[in-house]
Amino acid sequence: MSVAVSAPTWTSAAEHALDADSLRQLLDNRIGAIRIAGFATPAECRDFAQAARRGRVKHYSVGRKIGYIGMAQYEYRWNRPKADFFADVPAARADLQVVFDASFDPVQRLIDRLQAVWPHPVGVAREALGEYFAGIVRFAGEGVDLHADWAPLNAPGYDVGQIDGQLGWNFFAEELASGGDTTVHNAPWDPPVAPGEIPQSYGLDRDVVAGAPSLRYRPTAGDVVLFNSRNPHEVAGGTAVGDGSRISIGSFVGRMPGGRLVLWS
Ligand SMILES: O=C(O)CCC(=O)C(=O)O
Ligand SMILES: [Fe+2]
Repeated sequence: MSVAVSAPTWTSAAEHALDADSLRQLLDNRIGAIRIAGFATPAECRDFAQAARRGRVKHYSVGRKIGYIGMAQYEYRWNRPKADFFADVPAARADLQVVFDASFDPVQRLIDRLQAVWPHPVGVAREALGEYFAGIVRFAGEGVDLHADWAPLNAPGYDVGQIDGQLGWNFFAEELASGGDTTVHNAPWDPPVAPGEIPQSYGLDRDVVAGAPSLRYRPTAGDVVLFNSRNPHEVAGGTAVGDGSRISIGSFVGRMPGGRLVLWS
């Protein structure tokens, strides 16, 4: 079966610095990525990677092995009441706090960096049932398959399903010796969905990105990279030195009606 490739939207497939204009353009899916170089010092990276290794690392049930600390909303999207998700947030948040206490808090630092340029409030998402979890730590040295992250389709029953633009940001605390690059394909995910259906968003067919403009970024330790996560994206596996890995922490940033930016994972 052939699948339609969505029309590209970028005017620039390059990496940009963070400012009010680039942030708006990324949310509007007009540019490929924003890099905040030197987000953390080498000592902070080292402390964070060490704290992450000592943390409560779990594993996703997908093909390639991905270790993580925290939780992800999309693990709750099928056949799980929303209350289960919010009930699990405090324990995940506690696991993350252990890592922050031994290093630093990249989530708050990222919020501060965004708030410094954005005219509306920026903060962790919350709704009547409670606060969301934001800041999943990942060990993804084997790579991540082609997928898209787009809350209007992935989380329609949640408040974050109302966003009109979604970014993924990741802070890289440790990088591989080689490989591990992320490729973002500018073919905004727009699958055919039946009413009420929550589509599979992981392990997408390569047909959905065939011929689309793309940007490949290097997950350099110390930097944060943001991209529009509605674009299908994938992470290449790589090789490590010793017990090194591709260690990151990140979340989504959604723009709510009115312009507020909310974070969740
Ligand atoms: O680690 C990366 O470069 C991207 C990971 C990812 O899929 C995401 O942040 O949505
Ligand atoms: Fe993603």
